[in-house]
Amino acid sequence: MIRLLFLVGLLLVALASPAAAHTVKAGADLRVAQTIAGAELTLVIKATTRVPGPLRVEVVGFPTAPELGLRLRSMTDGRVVQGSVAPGRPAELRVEETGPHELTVSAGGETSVIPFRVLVDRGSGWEFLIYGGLFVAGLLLVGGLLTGAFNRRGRSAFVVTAVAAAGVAVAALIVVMEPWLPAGAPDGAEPRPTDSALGRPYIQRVVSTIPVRPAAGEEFVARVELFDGSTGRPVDDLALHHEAMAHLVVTSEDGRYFRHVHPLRTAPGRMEVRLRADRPGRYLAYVELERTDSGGQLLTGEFTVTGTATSTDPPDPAPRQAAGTVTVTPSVPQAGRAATIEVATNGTPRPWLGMAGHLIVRGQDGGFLGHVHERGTPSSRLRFTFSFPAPGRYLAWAQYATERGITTVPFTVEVPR
Ligand SMILES: [Cu+2]
Repeated sequence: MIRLLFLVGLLLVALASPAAAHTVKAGADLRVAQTIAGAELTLVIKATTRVPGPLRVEVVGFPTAPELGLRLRSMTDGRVVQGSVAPGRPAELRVEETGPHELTVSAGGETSVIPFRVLVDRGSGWEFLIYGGLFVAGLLLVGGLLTGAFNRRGRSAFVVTAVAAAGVAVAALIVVMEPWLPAGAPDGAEPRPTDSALGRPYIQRVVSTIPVRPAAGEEFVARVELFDGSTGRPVDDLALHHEAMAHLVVTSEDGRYFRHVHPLRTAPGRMEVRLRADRPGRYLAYVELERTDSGGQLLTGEFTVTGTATSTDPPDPAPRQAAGTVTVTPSVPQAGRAATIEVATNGTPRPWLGMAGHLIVRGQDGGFLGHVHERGTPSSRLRFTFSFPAPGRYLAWAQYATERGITTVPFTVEVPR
């Protein structure tokens, strides 16, 4: 009997489909980084436990965030509720049903529309077997006791009790194995695509600026338009990746200018962010994002800034090496071998984009961009493991957040032949 139960258990595990990695779990908060009104912030859409009910929205600023206007729209029936949120002052928006919604966030004349789903856990479904097993066991135990009382030879009582024990065993087995059993989709979940084995095509992108040739010192819009590589239609099924719809890294060719920002979704398949560059020249843009059912992608683009320099930055990029702050081990890293990079922090880091620290590394000519994370607990030293792919000169930026905001530590690394 025990063997049979184990076989049943193994079969259940084997049949369990692997959990979809990027599906937002019911009961989990949704965290979305946005660069809006000159502020870097994370919007937190708290998990809902019941519908109809309140949907709590919070905002965390790095270091501060403006008040954000909120507009929540149900894509099922078009119902709209409005509110506002500021750091330390959460919003509670009433939701009437599970399923697709859009949260429109506005500040400083900028607007971002964040699509998401309200999910409510409807239980695993395995509870039926657990309680069913216990119910049958209870029933049969009573039957067994009665049979035993009236039947001297006790044989049928033994059989009845054995079946009862089996019921308890099934219930117990499922209680123990429940974490590995396939869970029922929560209420409001996206229907699973039938062709998911094939995946969706990669994204094609167009990186542009408005105006086309921004002037040094003037604000401009960097725009990333995303198209399906197969149909050419706008891609509007981005999965949240490291707490953002898209991460945009913009650097000047010489690496003195560096921005890591989180563009706003201004239309389906269109991401925009306001930037300002202080010197003319060629700028390189990198977009990290992930398409649902397609995987992570790094898209690149470039644009040119005109006019005259407005910055008083040192003309030589050499002083960017922050002495004593960054330690590379071995001190002369070898191509293709893991190196350890330690960064001393100024202040206690707090999680930003789900990590204690970020390290972004660009090849001198811009042909390579790497991004790794510090995964440990935030402390006064961040430690990264990075493998430089080939000999050459690399421009690197370590980033972490403290109470004072986001600190970027630029440095360079030479990898000899
Ligand atoms: Cu980012």
